[in-house]
Amino acid sequence: MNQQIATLQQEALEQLSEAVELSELENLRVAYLGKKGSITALLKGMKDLSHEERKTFGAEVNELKELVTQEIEKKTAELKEAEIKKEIASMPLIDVTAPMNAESGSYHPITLVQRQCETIFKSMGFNVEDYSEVVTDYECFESLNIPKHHPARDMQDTYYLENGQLLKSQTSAAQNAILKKYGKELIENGRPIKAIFPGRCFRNEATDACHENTFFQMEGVMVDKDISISNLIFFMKTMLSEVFRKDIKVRLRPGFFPFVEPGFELDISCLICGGEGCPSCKHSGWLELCPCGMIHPNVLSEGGIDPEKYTGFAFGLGLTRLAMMKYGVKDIRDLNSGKLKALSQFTDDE
Ligand code: FA5
Repeated sequence: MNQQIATLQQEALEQLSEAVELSELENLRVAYLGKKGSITALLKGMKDLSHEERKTFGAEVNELKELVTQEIEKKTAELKEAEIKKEIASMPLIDVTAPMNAESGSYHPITLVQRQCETIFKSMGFNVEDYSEVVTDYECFESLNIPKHHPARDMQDTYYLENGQLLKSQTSAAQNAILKKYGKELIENGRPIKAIFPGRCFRNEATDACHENTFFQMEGVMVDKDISISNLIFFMKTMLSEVFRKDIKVRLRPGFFPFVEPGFELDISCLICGGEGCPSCKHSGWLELCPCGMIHPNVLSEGGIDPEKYTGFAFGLGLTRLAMMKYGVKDIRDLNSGKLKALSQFTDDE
């Protein structure tokens, strides 16, 4: 290599390696590659060389030019990255996703009562199950002893999908699946079926102070040998006294549901008006809260359980109405309203 080119190369590489600022790199670029730069000057001076000299000298100068250009680019990238890291390190730690001046959130009253009921039933050995909101006609009706065109369907008109599935009108829609899921353990190991399954329900409903088109229920089932109405009443009483932590008036009256026999309506004295009568209880003083009964033999058979050997109870607690009663919400529609001022005043009293 030509001595002059070799010296220039060494000098350029040394200076580039020592540069610590982007501005220094720019100065070096101008000093070597700029219009009046040293490498540019070498290229310009080639015109005075012979044809032969020009060939080798030209190739060497161009290699040097290429090398210096690449080194400047490499070093620029390095310094830029170091600069970004330095800037990030100097930034105050802030969470840009955090809402500005937001107050801390609170659980919805329905979530609060649901969790409370789950805790109560879990302490009594019940499993908590989740179930889908979109179900089949078989799950919601047929498996529950409600064949097509049965008048009991009129009470539960709901929303149908184009594929024939529907938004479940009652949490009972999970009964058949629960019986099938836990039936094997009952039959083979004698372990009772004890499960609750809370969920959102939908009905094509004319809404008023105690009816919504979207509301929550919590179903419960227990199946074993010799289960009777006494067991059902015990669990209902325990649940209500734990939820309300005070004496409340309850009444049990006959009720018809094709999937239980006998069936009952469990009503509580309206806690909004103290039983006097108000819009929340349709002026009756009583609120239908938790229909229940002994599971119909046809439903047990459909779930793979022999009704000759086993009996069981089921209940369908109206969780939304329970939240109304527990928190003194006069109109059920307020619970779905999204009015934060109204909804955030309730707290878990556990
Ligand atoms: C049923 O849905 C039955 N599946 C309950 C059942 C389960 C009976 C197991 C026997 C054995 P019903 O339609 O009455 O029953 O609804 C049950 C409860 O859900 C009512 O008592 C009420 O508390 C609540 N509920 C029903 N419809 C609405 C509504 N539109 N808005 C708010 N709560 C409702």
